[in-house]
Amino acid sequence: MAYTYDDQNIFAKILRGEIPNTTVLETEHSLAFRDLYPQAPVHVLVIPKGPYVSYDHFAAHASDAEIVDYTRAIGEVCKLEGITIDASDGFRMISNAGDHGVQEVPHLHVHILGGRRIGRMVQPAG
Ligand code: DGP
Repeated sequence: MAYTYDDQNIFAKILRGEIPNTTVLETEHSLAFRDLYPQAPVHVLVIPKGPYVSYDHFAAHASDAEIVDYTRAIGEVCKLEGITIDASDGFRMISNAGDHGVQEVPHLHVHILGGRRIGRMVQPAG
């Protein structure tokens, strides 16, 4: 799959304010909001505001300022949600990419899951 960004994806619509979201954190280059279908007591999605499909796309094409902002935003969300290993019992970060990663929304996002033991990292194929 090439890095073709579809500006009609759901997260692009959230960024344009066309679809509501429950924001956890907004920074200059990033937005964090609650997943509509939470799979853990804490389930937050963190996205860059720029048009990046996946983490590899972002890593190759984002500016240093965007990368620093995004990395720090992810850490700040963990802090805000009280799930850092400093304050609590930790979390899992997942970023699905493309068909093999079973990515549903083609705008880079990291899932931050916590508040309970998340279980096995990879389930049997399906
Ligand atoms: P992924 O499979 O990694 O592409 O995950 C996409 C996630 O996006 C999935 O956990 C559900 C979530 N999601 C889908 N539509 C919406 C929406 O309109 N709002 C919010 N907040 N989350 C959504």
